[in-house]
Amino acid sequence: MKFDGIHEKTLVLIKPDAVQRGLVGEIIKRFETKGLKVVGLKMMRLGDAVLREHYAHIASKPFYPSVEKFMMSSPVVALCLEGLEVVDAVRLVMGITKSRAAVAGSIRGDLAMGYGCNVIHGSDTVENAQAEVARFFKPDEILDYDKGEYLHVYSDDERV
Ligand code: IDP
Ligand code: MG
Repeated sequence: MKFDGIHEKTLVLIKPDAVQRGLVGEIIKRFETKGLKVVGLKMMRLGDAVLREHYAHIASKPFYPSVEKFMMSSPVVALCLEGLEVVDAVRLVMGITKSRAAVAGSIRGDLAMGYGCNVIHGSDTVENAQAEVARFFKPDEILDYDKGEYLHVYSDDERV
């Protein structure tokens, strides 16, 4: 699986609050209109084992049990997005963790108020993105295809 240039990939989870609030389409639309390519998409329920692995960096925090309970409270939508420097681009479009302080125009800034309930997960580094895409998608669930629109999203020197 390619992770370089315009083939960089990242993992997004549309969280249970967004699924329950009917924001799945709105969130996917924001990534599509940004010019990112959806190369993997599925709905799934998360179990405690995968969550402890995915959230290992916060597993010892006092708020972790509520994060785990929240993430298991309904299905989530997993997305694999592709594009040039997509990991950083998605983090910018997401906004900061504490939604009520996230900048207006960002997904969290526009669509959420919570700290735990912040509608979306996005990988924070290219290295973590590779591990997270592999955690939530099998290789044959990631689709490699051309997107004609890329002629108007990137200039020739960027489209390598
Ligand atoms: P991120 O999602 O912005 O990358 P992380 O620090 O990786 O933030 O934390 C993972 C998730 O854990 C957050 O998205 C949020 O749902 C939850 N979380 C993080 N810090 C807090 C906190 O201080 N209180 C409540 N929930 C938190
Ligand atoms: Mg994080």
